[in-house]
Amino acid sequence: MRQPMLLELEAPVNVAGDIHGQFGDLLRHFDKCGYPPDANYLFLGDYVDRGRESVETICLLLAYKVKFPENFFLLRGNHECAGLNRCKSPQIKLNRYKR
Ligand SMILES: [Mn+2]
Repeated sequence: MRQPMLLELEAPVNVAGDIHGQFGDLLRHFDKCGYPPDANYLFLGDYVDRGRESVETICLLLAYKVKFPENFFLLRGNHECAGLNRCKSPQIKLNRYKR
């Protein structure tokens, strides 16, 4: 998938940011505003860290991006950069899925 760095989106589009692993809040957004592709979304980054469900959050968002690339857009926040992830990485949280 290749898309331009400069997005020119047409309204209506729901804009959200700083989900920070709050998976329940993300689902409430979709419940209230509509699930893709019935509603268009632009997320402004910071999907992980702080909240308990960073892995669930980023997996759902990436799945929607793959399934609906023209209705769903994800910008990269500072929490999606290697430097910040080194100390607050979802990798750390993946440990709870290991057996
Ligand atoms: Mn943030």
